[in-house]
Amino acid sequence: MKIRGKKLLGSRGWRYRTAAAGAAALMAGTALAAGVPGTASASQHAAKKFNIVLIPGLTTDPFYITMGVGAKAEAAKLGVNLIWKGATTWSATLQTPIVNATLATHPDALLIAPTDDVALFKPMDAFVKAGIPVISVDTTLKNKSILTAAISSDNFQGGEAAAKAIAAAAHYRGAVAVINVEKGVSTTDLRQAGFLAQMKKYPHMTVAATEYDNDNPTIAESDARALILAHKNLVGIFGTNLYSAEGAAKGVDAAGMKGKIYVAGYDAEPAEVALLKQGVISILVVQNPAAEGKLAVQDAYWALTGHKAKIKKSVLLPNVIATTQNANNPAVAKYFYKTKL
Ligand code: T6T
Repeated sequence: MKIRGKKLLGSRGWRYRTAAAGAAALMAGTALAAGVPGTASASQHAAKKFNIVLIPGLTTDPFYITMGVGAKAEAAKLGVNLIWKGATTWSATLQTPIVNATLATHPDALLIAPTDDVALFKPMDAFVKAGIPVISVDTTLKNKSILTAAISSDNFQGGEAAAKAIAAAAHYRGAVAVINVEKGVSTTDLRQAGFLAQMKKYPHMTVAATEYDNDNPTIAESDARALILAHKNLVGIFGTNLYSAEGAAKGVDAAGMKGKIYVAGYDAEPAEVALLKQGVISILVVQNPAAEGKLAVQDAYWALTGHKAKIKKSVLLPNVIATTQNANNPAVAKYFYKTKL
């Protein structure tokens, strides 16, 4: 099977920042060059040390850990305190009290990946009502009017890319399935929408099912096994995030269907990368969470230092496509996720 690895840039109306160079510098552990036009410098605002809180979707996920690495590096550069806290599993019920408790500590800004695009509106709005700027990073809200900025990846395009890869590998014939996290997650909902929109373009392909795994790889794995048993013409599974993809791939492998059922996944933590190199996963849509974290801290700093005009309200970063063929290429591998803050 041949799927060509290439860097895909999305094309809808949102504004892009090309962050590859910045992310590369961060991932190599080097500070970004000072003097980038519009970059704030710590010395200009030495009087107050701001407290900026970053609440990820969950603290144990390498995607968010890598975001934290990027945010921490930028915070150190700007001379602000970055406070990282969150739940250890994906849950709006667990995230909400953490957000509420954070408000009581009166931070200067909140950066957050809301785990539900409606349920987190009220807790986040309470910050805005208290005069604290809120920036969504990765996931966002349905009603974005209260946000100072929303930073994410091009999720719709990532879903389209996954569909294209499976379709090409399967010679544009057969049934596919989606294993998603849960409804109401802005990022993964868009990935699924992009995947389904692209699949509609293939007259000889059908979508057999969409399953939800609650961000649990064990559930994703059993979903994959059940899908394989139920749909004899299954040629592909799209796992819309890290745990969905990992579980889907393990299910395909356990059923002895490697090379017969193509897995397209999202993200790039070590277990997924190993499955990609083994050819169990065919492609991974890799995001740039370090750049997302960096931009979020930068925007918060600008909001707090009278430079709101510099903030782009909506930023979608491009994805990188990793394949079994290009996984060892350093230009691709530098985007693989970190496991330690
Ligand atoms: O895919 C990422 C993130 O973009 C998504 O919003 C939730 O899942 C991940 O954290 C991966 O587990």
